[in-house]
Amino acid sequence: MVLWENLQAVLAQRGVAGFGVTTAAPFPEMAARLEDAVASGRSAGLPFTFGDPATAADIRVSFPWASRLVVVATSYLPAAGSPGAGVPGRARIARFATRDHYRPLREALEAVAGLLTAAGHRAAVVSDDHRLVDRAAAVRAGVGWPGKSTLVLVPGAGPWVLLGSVVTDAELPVSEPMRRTCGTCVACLPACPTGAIVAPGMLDARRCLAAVLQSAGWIPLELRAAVGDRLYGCDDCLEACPPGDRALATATAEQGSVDVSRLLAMDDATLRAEFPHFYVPRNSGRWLRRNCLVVLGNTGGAAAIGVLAGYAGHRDSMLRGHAVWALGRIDDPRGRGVLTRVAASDPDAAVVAEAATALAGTLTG
Ligand code: B12
Ligand code: SF4
Ligand code: SF4
Repeated sequence: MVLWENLQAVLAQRGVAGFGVTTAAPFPEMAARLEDAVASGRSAGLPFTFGDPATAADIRVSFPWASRLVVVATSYLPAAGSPGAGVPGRARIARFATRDHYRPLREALEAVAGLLTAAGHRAAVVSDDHRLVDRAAAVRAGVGWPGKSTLVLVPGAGPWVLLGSVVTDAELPVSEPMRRTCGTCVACLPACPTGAIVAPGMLDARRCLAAVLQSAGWIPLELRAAVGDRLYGCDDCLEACPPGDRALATATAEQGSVDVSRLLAMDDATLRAEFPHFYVPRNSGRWLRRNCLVVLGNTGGAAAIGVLAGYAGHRDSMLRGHAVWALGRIDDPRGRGVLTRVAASDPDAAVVAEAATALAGTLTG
């Protein structure tokens, strides 16, 4: 089939990590898994595919003419580099988000869609979209195997890939799912700092730092220390994954490390403009500031007291609450002075409670 050979040639030319074709048949087990994640709370109230499992598990709901999914994986290594971990006053961005790494994927998918439409077929690009569970499509198309971390692992690239599909009515030849599995490896489970991989192939997003850092609200108290120096996303279960070791070793350029105090000095608009590709609720910078404050509490040390004391007087009570928590993490008399004042006079009961807890922590610990 000339069309299929042309598609393969285009994808090979673009250096994609993997590709395959599956039918547009539904993924009934995905609907059940999504519904179960919502009912049990493991979806953490996230929207995306969880919002409408029946649609996410059946591509024909959105594209009734669909016959095939051409599934593509692109690796974001070595391009995404590696941030230095644990540098005081600096925060890490997970590699998938150091810049818009979806761009090469989108371009490859657009190229496939272009060839299909030029040949008279219908084609639509779907990636990171509520209308398809990308990993399920990748597994059935034989692009990779389902890892115990829930990530799809692609030979040569491991988990360091982004996934997308072209929906088409072209009856392309279908590929077989991979036989490879994780085998006896379980490295990702203990590597997760919060125990979010509750069973092989099952994630509790309430505890996953990638979800926590991109969600609205106060970061649960019991997870704040585990946030460590992460600003956005988390790579621990990927870094622990042996099939990705070789790809990771190529990611040597220093990237994804940012100065937290610089970010905290920015206004909302500037902060959002700095990271246009981040997904944060209502596109608001306040959630990134919240994450910055937690990072400063975890790694900033005495040098962070001035910035945190300023935020303890911020007009946004959610930010004041996180600033006082952070002050409580740093053993410093100036910080204790601020906490005593906040505990005595903040107008918001939640902030007063944070300050009292923080004060108890610094006085006893
Ligand atoms: C919601 C979401 C999240 C949520 C929840 C993730 C989750 N595991 O469910 C949060 C915010 C936590 C998240 C985090 C991340 N995400 Co995300 N996310 C999504 C999104 C939008 C939907 C995922 C979804 O539907 N999950 C629901 C469950 C039911 O399905 P699943 O985990 O995707 O599929 C697996 C399981 O169902 C399992 N499975 C299937 N049948 C069965 C049966 C049994 C019995 C068991 C046990 C398992 C099992 O196999 C499937 C394949 O592994 C997709 C994009 C999309 N539209 O698909 C991206 C996506 C999954 N995310 C992606 C990425 C890159 C990440 C992060 C690595 C980002 C980071 N560095 O911080 C982390 C990884 C965390 C992790 N361990 O998964 C990539 C994954 C690429 C890959 N190699 O797999 C995707 C596909 C985006 C994309 N288009 O590339 N993500
Ligand atoms: S992304 Fe981080 S917090 Fe989420 S499952 Fe992986 S290691 Fe755990
Ligand atoms: S760390 Fe091991 S068990 Fe976890 S996804 Fe990677 S290969 Fe599979």
